[in-house]
Formats: sequence, C-alpha cells, structure tokens
Amino acid sequence: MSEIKILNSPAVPNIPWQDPPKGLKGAPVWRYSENPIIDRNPVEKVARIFNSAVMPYGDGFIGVFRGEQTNGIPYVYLGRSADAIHWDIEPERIHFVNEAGEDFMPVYAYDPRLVKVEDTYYIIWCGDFYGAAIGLAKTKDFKTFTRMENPFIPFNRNAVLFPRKINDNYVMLSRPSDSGHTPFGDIFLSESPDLVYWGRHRHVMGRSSEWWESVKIGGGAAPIETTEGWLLFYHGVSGTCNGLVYSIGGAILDIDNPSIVKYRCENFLLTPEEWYEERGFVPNVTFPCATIHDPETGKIALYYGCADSYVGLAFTEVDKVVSYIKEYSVVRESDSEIGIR
Ligand code: BMA
Repeated sequence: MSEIKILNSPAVPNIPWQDPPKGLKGAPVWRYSENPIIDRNPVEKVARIFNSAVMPYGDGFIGVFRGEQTNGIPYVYLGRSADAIHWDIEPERIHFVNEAGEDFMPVYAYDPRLVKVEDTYYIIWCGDFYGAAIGLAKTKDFKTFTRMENPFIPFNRNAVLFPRKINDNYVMLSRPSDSGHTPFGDIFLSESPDLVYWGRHRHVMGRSSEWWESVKIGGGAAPIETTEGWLLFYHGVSGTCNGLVYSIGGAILDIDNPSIVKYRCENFLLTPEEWYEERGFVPNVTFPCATIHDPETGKIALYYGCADSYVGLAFTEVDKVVSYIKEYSVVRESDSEIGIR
C-alpha cells in the first residue's frame, strides 16, 4: 500500500473510474474513454456546458455547471447524477437570493467551484461586480442559494475555497488581475474568520518560466488534503502565435501554511490533445474545476472544461500523481517563501 493518502475526506465507493490505458506516457493522468461527458446543447437555451464543479451528495452526485446561454451570457445551473458521468441538468438557472431572502441574481456567472466546508456548501464563481470579480453563495439543501458578500474587489477570477478551515480561518485562493484579461497571472491566498472579512493576503505561486504556464495561472479544483500537503490542480496558460493554450498543472501546498508551495510540477499533467479539447468555441483549453476523490482507494476523478464547449473527465491516483509532482518538482523562491513582502 502506498504511503501517500487522502485525509479528512468522506469515502466515495461509487467514484467514477477507469483503469489507465496500456502504454500511458508522461504524467499519470488519463482521460475517460467516453469523453466528453456533456455534449453541446445539453438543455433548452444552453448552447454549451463546460468549466463545472461536481461533488458527492446523498447516494449520488450534484454539480454546479457553467452553461453558456443561447444569448451568449454565462450562468450557473444545477445538475444531479447517479454515477457522476451522466448528468441531469436543470433547465432553469440557479436562483440566488440575498440574506433577506429577496431575489439577487448575478449579472452573469461563470467558472463555478463547489466546496463543502463543515455542514455548508459554497458556490464560488466569477461574476460582475463593476468588473470581473468573485461571487460567493451558500446552500445547505441545494434549494435555497443565498448570496454572501463579494469577497474581493475587482478584478479577480478563479477563486477556490479550501474544504476546511486552517488555523480557524476559511482560506480562499484567487487570481487577481487588471481590467484586461491577461496581465497579473499569479495565485494568491486570503483568510477570513467569517467568509465576510478577508485579509492576511499572501502570494502563493506565480507564472513560471515553463512555457506551458508562462502567461498566467489560476486555481482549479478545491485542494485535496493529503499526507504530503494540499494537492492543487490548477490551470497554466501558454501564449502562442495562434492564441492561448490552457493546460492542467499540479502543486503541493503546505498543510498548515498553504501559501508555501512544497512541490510544483514543471511538466503539465494534461494538455489539449483530443478533438474535444483542441476544437470548440475556444480551441485548446483544458480547465479543471473539481475533483471527486476517495480516501479509501486513493482514486481521483478530475472534471475539466474542454475548449469552452464540453465537460471532460480524467482519472489519476493520489500516490501516482503526488509522486510524479514530487519527481518533477521545481520550486522557485517566490513559491517557497511565506508570500508577503
Ligand atoms: C479564461 C476564463 C475561462 C475560459 C478560458 C478560455 O479566462 O474565461 O472561463 O475557459 O478563459 O477561454
């Protein structure tokens, strides 16, 4: 049995799974053979679903999906599944209310993450707060969705909440930027005692000189607690003469102080290769937003958006992927320092 284990996470005996194909080369991350799992025009008035977050719920699974409406505006939709592969997406957008219970719909909402902390589920997305910024809502029953204070001022994207408090505070990763789409490409961390007031901001990791992530990076799936630290799947972006290319990377953050990067893989874990990743509304995008993981077996199912058009599913195992990240780790000073200057 491997020494590397997933910690503090409920067992998921019905995790979707496929063994690796024979002759797998490179990183130990392999695609589901029936990808994509969500095709175009999945429900009335939604042209594409991608960049979405799922998790176990009850006997099955639940998810918050980025749906590009036929008017071109992104919104978030709820979906349920018995096997985490075949999804039943609700045709109505998620209905948000404010703390007083009044309607409070975001102008738009994209790239949702879904994270359970203690007994509450949180949805985090990118929305309009006089510019692209992070939206946050909570639910306990997936019937009432209550928006909370916007955690950060604009401009910010790719916020990911840790699945438990660390040193008594909630912890969130985010990717601040300017009003353009690319400049400022690093991941930062912020803490909060109450999910309202955020501070103690720290730099976690920057773009690197590795070409696949030299333009910008952003948090992906909620970090997975392991015996080696927090396992983070994130996206890294490369600039080419033909546009941006989004790949999936992996890093391990310190358990008690996750602004410190312990290991960071110099190689991407997955990069656009298949038709559904290379071809679509935005070609060459693999964009991770969630995992389902089982501490009993170490299996990890990784959900990622493909070419801004589809949802893809890939698999790995905690010992294999953490060992690979460690084997090919290159950690620079700005990654390994505490992250305040
Ligand atoms: C990013 C985000 C993602 C999208 C990606 C590629 O900036 O907007 O939603 O998948 O660009 O278009």
